[in-house]
Amino acid sequence: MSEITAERVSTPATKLDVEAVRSDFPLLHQEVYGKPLVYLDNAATTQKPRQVIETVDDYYRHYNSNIHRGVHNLSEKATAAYEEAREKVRRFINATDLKEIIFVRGATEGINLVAHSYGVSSLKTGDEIIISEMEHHSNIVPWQILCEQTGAILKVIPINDAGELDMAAYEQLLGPRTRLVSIVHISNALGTINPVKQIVEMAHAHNAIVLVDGAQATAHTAIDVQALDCDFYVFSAHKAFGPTGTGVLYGKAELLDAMPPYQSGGDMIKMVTFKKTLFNELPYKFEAGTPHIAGVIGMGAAIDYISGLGLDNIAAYEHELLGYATSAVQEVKGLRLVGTAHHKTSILSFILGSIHAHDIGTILDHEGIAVRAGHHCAMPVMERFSIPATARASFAIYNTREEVNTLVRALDKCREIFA
Ligand code: C6P
Repeated sequence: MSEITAERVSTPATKLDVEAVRSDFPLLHQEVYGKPLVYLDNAATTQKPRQVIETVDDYYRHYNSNIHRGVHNLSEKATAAYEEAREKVRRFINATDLKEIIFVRGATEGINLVAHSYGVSSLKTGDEIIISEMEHHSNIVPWQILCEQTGAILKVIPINDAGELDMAAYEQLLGPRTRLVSIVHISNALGTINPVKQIVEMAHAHNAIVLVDGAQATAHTAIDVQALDCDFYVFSAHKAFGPTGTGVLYGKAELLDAMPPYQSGGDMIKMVTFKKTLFNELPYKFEAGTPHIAGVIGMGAAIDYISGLGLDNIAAYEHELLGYATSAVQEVKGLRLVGTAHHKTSILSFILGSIHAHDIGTILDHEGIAVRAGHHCAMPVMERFSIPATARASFAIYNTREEVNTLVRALDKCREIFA
């Protein structure tokens, strides 16, 4: 049995009051199979604080209405709240202009938008797109489809045994035909934090543009798109305490301006006749149809919540918790971490002897612990490490050392069951 020492039970010194944070999340306070819930599947989706739930509830109870269309009071209120969320996002990622903030369904839709709009209109046969071996399928498949459509070529940056990008190989891949680099900020399967600023600088030196997949980043680290100088940045609200079905594509205004619409219909037009249609200005050119109004307003509340806690405090707390969890799980006999990058955050992917990840997931579930088991929509990562799957514990601001200890005890139980 792995030993839980006194030092491992005490709460770390931090500016974040974790108990107060936990009290904001109603869902956490329940039992699963008679055991207190330990929610460690935050990379799949985070739980929602009451501030977000109440904001969405308030919208539906008091001012549910379509936006940008009605002249009536409710529509004006909804439009104001929706556009206020855009300003919150702009500040959150430090974009220069509101027109650079496009509301989409999530990271997946943001990447597809760029691939279809920018990619189809700008790339031609022989052009090169660079991604990495640690990408989520959302940042692989749209580029593969684009390559089929345009004759462009997909190149892949390899990763080392720790799950870090091989930057020397990246340098080699960059060349006069490189048009676009699309890279994950934080890997969902490994937890690696990539050196995005350096990646952007290197790409720009070759006149290539860069999209950053920030799906796993926004709840854990401060984002400054101007400092990163990335051309596009995408994220999903639901991984950062906001509602599902909503997210953001940030793009530099001059790029977005030059791009054709992705979807067409209401709200993205200025004028329509049967002869000709004039498209709306940014950001509306890319927001066809009635959007997820409640979701966007809820995302604004999630951003307020994160900003209230302070991303520096969040990052410091999670860094400490990850360090604690990393050494704790390594005491479990037969456990091997997959993803040991020097610079990583909040994700522990692992295998345990020859026990299948799904069996681990099921046993942990019966102990009240929610983890994800499988390939995490990153099959090339599994191939790289010659494994079919991992179990993944992913942490958020409301997780505690006590929960890590519960995880360790449950992993010991897995070993005993399969001994
Ligand atoms: N990863 C996970 O459990 P959407 O589905 O659009 O909100 O996010 C897609 C996505 C894109 N990039 C990265 C790095 C991601 O982690 C994800 C979603 C979840 O790891 C669900 S597969």
